Order: sequence, then C-alpha cells, then structure tokens
Amino acid sequence: MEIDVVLPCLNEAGALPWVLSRMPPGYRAIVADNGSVDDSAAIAAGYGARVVPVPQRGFGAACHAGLLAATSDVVCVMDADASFDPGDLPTVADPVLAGQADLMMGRRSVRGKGAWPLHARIGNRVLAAELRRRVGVPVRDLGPMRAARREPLLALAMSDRRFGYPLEMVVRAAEAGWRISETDVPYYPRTGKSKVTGTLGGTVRTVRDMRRVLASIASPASPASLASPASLASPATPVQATS
Ligand SMILES: Nc1nc2c(ncn2[C@@H]2O[C@H](COP(=O)(O)OP(=O)(O)OP(=O)(O)O)[C@@H](O)[C@H]2O)c(=O)[nH]1
Ligand SMILES: [Mg+2]
Repeated sequence: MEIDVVLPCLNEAGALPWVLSRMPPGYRAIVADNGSVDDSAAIAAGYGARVVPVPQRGFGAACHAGLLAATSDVVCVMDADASFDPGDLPTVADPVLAGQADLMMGRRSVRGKGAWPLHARIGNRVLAAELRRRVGVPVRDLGPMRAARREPLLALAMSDRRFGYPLEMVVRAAEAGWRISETDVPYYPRTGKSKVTGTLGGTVRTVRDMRRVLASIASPASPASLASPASLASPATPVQATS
C-alpha cells in the first residue's frame, strides 16, 4: 500500500534532505514547491520526490496542488521544514488506513527549545477551544501533520489557499460528520529561518486568515451532528483519546 505525502514547500533546501531521507517504506513524497528561489526543487527531485510546481503562493495553494497531484487512497500532509519526522507518519496514517478515523491529526509534542513560540502555542489553543465549542471537534491542536482519504478530502471543497487552510480542513470535515481524532507526534525546532509563526507578519496573516474561516462556520454544532454515528464522541472509536 502506497501513501502519498504532500509537503508544502517554500525555500526549504536546508530541511529537505533530512525530511526526504526519512520517509518510511511505502510513503511517497510529493513536494508542492511554492515558488522556491533556493534549490528546494532540485534537492527534492534528487531525493526521488515528485515535485509539483505551484505558482499560486500560499500554504493552502501548495497543499491543494499536492493533493490534486496525489493518487493514493490515503494521503498525508506535513510541513517540509524538518519540524516533523516522517518516521512518525504511520502513527497518524494507521488509524485512517484501519478505518478508525476519517481525519487524523498529529498533536504537537514539543521537543527542543524554540520549536513552538509561546504566542503561536496560545493562539493555537484558543482556536482549538473555539473549534470544540462551535463545531464539537475534540481536538487540542491544529497541527499540520495529518492523514485522510484523498477523494473525500478533496470533496470537502476547501476554498482557503493561505494560512486558514489547516483550520478550514477541520471545520469542513466536522461539518461533514467526519470522525476526527489526534495522536501525539514530536515537534522539533524547524531547520532554516522561520517564516510564519516565528515572525510578526506571518502571525498577523495567519490570524487574519483563520478568523475568516471561523466566520464561515454556519452555526454552532447541532445536537444532531454531535450525535451522528460518525461522531468522535463515540466511545467505540479505538483511537487515542484527546481530552
Ligand atoms: N510561509 C509559507 N510557507 C509555505 C508557503 N507555501 C508553502 N509553505 C510551506 O508550508 C510549511 C509550513 O510553513 P512554515 O513556514 O513552516 O510555517 P510555521 O510552521 O507556521 O512557522 P515557522 O516554521 O516558524 O516558519 C513549510 O514547509 C513551508 O515551506 C507559503 O506561501 N508561505
Ligand atoms: Mg514550521
């Protein structure tokens, strides 16, 4: 069984060798190159990754193009900056492969200093709490290492092409009644210069994009949707508990 791994990439030449050399057997890297001006594309190709050039800038644009290029039934998405170890992908993908979860998310467990700035951690917690309250999804983190089935994921028709994309994926999945769960994955200090959470501009852009997604939530979670058989609340779901 092959699993495509979509890696959104903007100037990650320093990180790609470590990341791509650690893909577990059966996991195929698709590097969605978002106009890198360093050697990211050549390095990725040299490590045997499929490189998809994505002219439209933005995290969501890169992820979406990578998903369109993917062909496997189950797909993973993860950052390309060496903040995650591809060796942890099976932990996230296995519950989806086993039919125990529809969207599996890696909950970041910090390893090493500077992996996750305080403001980003707090913002992430606030957003996760908002999601629990408004769409009934019991996640504690909106981490970017994820797994799902490709066709249903594309059918969620996410429209954000920037930094609201990770949040929109969870919102649309919850609205569709998906079983969403999370499991711990180590989170390391990124390789290379911080572009988003470690910068003021990146943080402001992310907050703006995510607020737009929150505003798109139709209504608070209805009792009916929470009681659906696909609900995470089901004690029969044999995936790691999140609370
Ligand atoms: N910043 C940015 N990253 C992109 C873009 N397109 C793809 N990426 C990639 O998306 C992934 C996540 O971006 P990061 O810059 O790591 O964002 P972050 O983890 O929130 O914050 P930092 O690691 O502190 O920069 C990385 O692999 C980037 O290379 C884009 O348009 N902007
Ligand atoms: Mg990062």
